[in-house]
Amino acid sequence: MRLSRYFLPTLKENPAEAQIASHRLMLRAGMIRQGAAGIYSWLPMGLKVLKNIEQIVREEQDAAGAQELLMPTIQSADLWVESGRYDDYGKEMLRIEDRHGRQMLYGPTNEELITDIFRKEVRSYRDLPKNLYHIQWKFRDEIRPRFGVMRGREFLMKDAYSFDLTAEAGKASYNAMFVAYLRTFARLGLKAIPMRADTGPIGGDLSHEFIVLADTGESEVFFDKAFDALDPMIEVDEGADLQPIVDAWTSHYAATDEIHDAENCPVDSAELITGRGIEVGHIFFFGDKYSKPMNAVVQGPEGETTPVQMGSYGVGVSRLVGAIIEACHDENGIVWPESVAPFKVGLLNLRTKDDECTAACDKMYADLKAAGIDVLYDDTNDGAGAKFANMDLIGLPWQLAVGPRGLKNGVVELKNRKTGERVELAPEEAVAKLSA
Ligand code: P5A
Repeated sequence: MRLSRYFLPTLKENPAEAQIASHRLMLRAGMIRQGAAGIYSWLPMGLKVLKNIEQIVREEQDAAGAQELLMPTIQSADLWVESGRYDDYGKEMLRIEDRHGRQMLYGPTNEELITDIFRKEVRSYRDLPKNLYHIQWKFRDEIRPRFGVMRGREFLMKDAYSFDLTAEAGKASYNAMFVAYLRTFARLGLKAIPMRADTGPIGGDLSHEFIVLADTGESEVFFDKAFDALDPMIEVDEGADLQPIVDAWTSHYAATDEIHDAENCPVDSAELITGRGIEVGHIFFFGDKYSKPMNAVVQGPEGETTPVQMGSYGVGVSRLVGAIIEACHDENGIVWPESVAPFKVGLLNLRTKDDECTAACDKMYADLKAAGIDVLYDDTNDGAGAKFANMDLIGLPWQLAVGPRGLKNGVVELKNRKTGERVELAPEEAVAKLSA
């Protein structure tokens, strides 16, 4: 992509409304613009990152045996009356009346709708287990939307729902999601710690929040430093019992301030890390909380009918964009992990007026594209200083700077955004290194 043609409205100044780094940087780097409080448009570069995150989440859900579908954003209130949550949900629910006077709502979550789909189609335990997920916009009329996409009113969530015959099988489905979440967040370049949590309006008594550490996180968290030694990139063999892995991760103490009790904390203060965290995922096992009132039953092996055992599993996909920036930035801007970066490399033409320099840049641009590398080519007439500052701000993992002086010696400069390390290489070598 040529920067001269790209819609990337960057800002030089810090926007006054943004209190935390990720919000500031997402506005400055031209990723989002606010439409109304807690409601954002995703501009091309922001959308690219959002889609990259979505794809990693999708791949790990698929690998864990979940199947993607797509439910609507607007739901009928009837189902929520049936489950008993219509009144409970209160003012956070955006309620809508259609032209016929029917009560509708913009879905804040989908337990009711998926239970309704399930109960109409599945009758026998032989069709279990099932795990169905979608990646869809949600709306929660938060009292205080803040911090940009971190606490929005409209936000993108991956939500999965599992259905099993027995509580034991349901627990195995829960474990599969637990491990998929560890892998997902690791692939996103994040260190996420699962913590026991309150279940709030979703319900049930087994639940874990996945928390990414960041100074600006909304919750205070306490955890054993033993977590440092655990590897989240767990290889899962089909059908394997994941309980020992989940036990290894849940045997260490970790709790948010809602649950932490300093008096009775089992961890020695020397081993206890205190920090702030961002909740990027939350998983629940709630048995028959929805299947019972909504009569989602299957016939078991002995012919008896029982409500199915359910769990639900959420990832804050749009929140993750902010969370990744909170965890990955420096004083000059964003530092994208390669797995989600909007482009892998920024190519800087330091002297567009110089025909030789421009010819060399055009060639490298073509070569990089031919090698399948996603490249943002700064072919604008801005000065070199502004170009470097802009590239640092938008945070692409690699910067390839091409100027007349280097070219005279047959070299270009490749900089790693994260380490700041610079090397001079022949143009072909730089392309080869980036394609490796
Ligand atoms: C689990 C999936 C649920 O809604 N039902 C379906 C369950 N869980 S949850 O914890 O309430 O939300 C799941 C994740 O969504 C993100 N999230 C938000 N992101 C941005 N702005 C918000 N206002 C917001 N609310 C929730 C969080 O990452 C949360 O873990």
